[in-house]
Amino acid sequence: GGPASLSRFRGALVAAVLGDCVGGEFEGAEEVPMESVLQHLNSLDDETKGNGVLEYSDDTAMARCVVQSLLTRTGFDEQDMARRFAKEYSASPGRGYGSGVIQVLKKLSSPQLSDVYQPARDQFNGRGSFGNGGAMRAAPFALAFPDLDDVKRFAHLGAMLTHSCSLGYNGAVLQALAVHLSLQGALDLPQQFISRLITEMEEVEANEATRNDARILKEAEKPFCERLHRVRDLMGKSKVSIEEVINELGNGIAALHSVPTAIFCVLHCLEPRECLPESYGGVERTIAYSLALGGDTDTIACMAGAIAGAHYGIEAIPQSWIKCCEGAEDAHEDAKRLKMLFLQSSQGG
Ligand code: F2R
Ligand code: MG
Ligand code: MG
Repeated sequence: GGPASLSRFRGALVAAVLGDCVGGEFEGAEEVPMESVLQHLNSLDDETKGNGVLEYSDDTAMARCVVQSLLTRTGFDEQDMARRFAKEYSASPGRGYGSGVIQVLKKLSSPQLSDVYQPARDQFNGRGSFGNGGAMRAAPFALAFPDLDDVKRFAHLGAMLTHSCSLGYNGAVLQALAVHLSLQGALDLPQQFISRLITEMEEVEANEATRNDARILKEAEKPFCERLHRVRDLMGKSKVSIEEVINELGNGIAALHSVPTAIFCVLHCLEPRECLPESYGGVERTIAYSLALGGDTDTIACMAGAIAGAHYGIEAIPQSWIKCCEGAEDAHEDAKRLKMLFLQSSQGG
């Protein structure tokens, strides 16, 4: 479909769920041979040997709260979103949440709480979380708001409900920006896509909070910009090994070690790769490659899935994968409603 077509909205939301569901198998694994990835993905096509339903984790559980909040409130409402996160956690605490964020989610359920951003600010002795929990649920902001400044502002605020460290919330802004640009067809020109992300993040990271957090954590002055430059360098190489990607970009639970990695997975898989089956389309390649990096596989595949899905559209996603993944059908329906909200906002409504 053309820029911002329904197919792209559906592709983004559904592929994010698939990345989370199929990625759960390898989360935390140090090494994941591509053979194991392909075996796992092949089993989704085989109804007799299939895995049954693959459950979604915290990534999708929280993204669903973001979607429902944006749709119900026809825009961003921090009180409503915070309430939904807390309610979802208390209803299904076993979805594999980060050990720190659990404290925030418990505090958010208190009726006495007056400032919904305070529990996140109190995390890690007041330094806030730099985990990728804000980024893993950022895609819906790009699907609800057509305006770039709104995407940045609301992805930031949505992440701040649990992640008050700039290395956490700026990861969410980057992820939302990547989905926003992909939705507009920007991945047709990969070099311009990465340059645009760098330009945007130069502005996002130009402030005292970012400089301060970066200094404390001994990172570059603009940590995400520096990683995006590494992504661009890797894109320019004719051969890139999995080890090199992990060494340069990371595959961990920190937003800094996973959001640029997810973006690289999408860019690297824009064309067929020797290590992947020829029969695979772009979404399948991106998700398979993300899993083969090991580490935080559900989250990297979820974020890469959202960006790739916004580029290739829903037609690129195998039906057999959708059938196997909890929440994929809901995502298909929710994407349509998000598109209506997106159009309403673009008409100034
Ligand atoms: N947590 C997981 N997976 C491992 C556990 C799975 C579970 N036990 C099971 O087997 O079912 N996955 C999910 O967590 C990630 C998102 O995490 P989020 O929401 O950012 O959580 P949190 O707790 O805020 O941060 C994660 C960890 O990062 C470290 N950290 C963050 N900020 C820190 C700081 N300022 N100083 C020191 N450490 C900091 C901590 O270790 C946090 O626990 C996704 O992968 C999702 O899939
Ligand atoms: Mg998870
Ligand atoms: Mg994860």
